[in-house]
Amino acid sequence: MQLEKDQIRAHDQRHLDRHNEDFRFLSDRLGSKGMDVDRVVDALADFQVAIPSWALGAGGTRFGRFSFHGEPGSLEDKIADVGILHALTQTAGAISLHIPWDTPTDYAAVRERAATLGLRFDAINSNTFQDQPGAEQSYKHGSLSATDEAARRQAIEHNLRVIEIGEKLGSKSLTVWLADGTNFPGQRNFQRGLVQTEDSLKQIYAGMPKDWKLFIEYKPYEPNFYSTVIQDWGTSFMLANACGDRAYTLVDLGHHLPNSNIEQIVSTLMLKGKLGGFHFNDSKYGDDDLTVGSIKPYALFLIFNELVYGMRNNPQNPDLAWMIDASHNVKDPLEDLIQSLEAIQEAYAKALLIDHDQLTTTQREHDVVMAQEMLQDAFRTDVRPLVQRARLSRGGALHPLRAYRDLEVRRELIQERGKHTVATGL
Ligand code: PSV
Ligand code: MN
Repeated sequence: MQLEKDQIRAHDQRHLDRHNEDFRFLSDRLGSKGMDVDRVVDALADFQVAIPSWALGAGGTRFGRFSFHGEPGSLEDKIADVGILHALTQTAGAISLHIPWDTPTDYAAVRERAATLGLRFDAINSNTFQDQPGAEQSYKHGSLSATDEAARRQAIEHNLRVIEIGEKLGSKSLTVWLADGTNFPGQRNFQRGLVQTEDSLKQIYAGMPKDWKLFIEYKPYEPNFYSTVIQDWGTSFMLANACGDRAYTLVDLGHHLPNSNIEQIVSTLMLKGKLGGFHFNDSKYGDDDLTVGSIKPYALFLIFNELVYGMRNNPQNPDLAWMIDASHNVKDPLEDLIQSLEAIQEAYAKALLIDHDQLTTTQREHDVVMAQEMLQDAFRTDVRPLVQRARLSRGGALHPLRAYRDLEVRRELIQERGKHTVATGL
């Protein structure tokens, strides 16, 4: 199934007068404060977030998985789903594959399908956290950190193979998330695990084409519960530095211990030119993989404030690879992703409203109250008309979720794919 521009335009017609009124009101207000509204709208329209191929089916936990109908049963179907998201939101112009879950068979066809829908292939992800059917070595006791040389070799080679696959699709970066770690004190020697990991990452880095980047994700726990080899941003940063200039840290919002100051982590990494990628989700307790902005929208806004500051002031940091990394246990994944994309755009729009020159003055004067007021004033602004205008400028829907329901997308997908298809992924 493919959504046509005309269908979306017809849906927008019903809401256009109201939108114009809302937009005029807000742009007058912001304009009177000296804000360049067009610049904000352009920045929002340019902002594209990759959708991971594993997020289009029902997610689950170790306690089970509740299926929903019309799941994408193939990579082609998944690309079609991202196409639907992009047509509605004009914010999801990229797809991120996980190998081997979504290894293409017909590369030319996959590339062409994506291009027709206006999608490019962003960072590609390796998987050494599961044993694959027929694999000679097991990752039960580690992959890139393994003391068992054959298992480590297999994990390195898998990553090199993933790079080859990515090259055929036009990806320019590899994301490595390592589940390696231990469940019990004494299980393994910390230093040996780290030394092996650094050596493995260096070999992978050496095998990357010269225009590729390596993103190193970190996570404090899960699936291992006593220790993980790359537990925090400091370890990732150290490994990235050891690999070279084109290796970076990747921040996943769910990979922090409760109350971590993620905005400060972002700020430090951008100052050092080492923030490469970003995975969006939200959480209450850990890596909960909930809809972006559903639990801690103010924290998301503060993170965006630092991202915007870094994008303006840290030319040493490359453009970031943005991706949603969430799981959908009880919602239709496409609806959930639409909600996440909306939350991302809103947080970004609010952060764009902050006048950093004025904030710097306030900080120099140690006016703590005014500094807080400035942030909260931006956060309290209803920026939805700006986000809508950005979507409209690219032919997206004013109200993507309403359009998705009114156009009965899921019903059509079920008709096309049947009720009982199952998507690959976690
Ligand atoms: C691990 O929790 C992670 O954040 C990594 O990015 C994986 O690739 C992804 O989630 C798998 O769902
Ligand atoms: Mn992630």
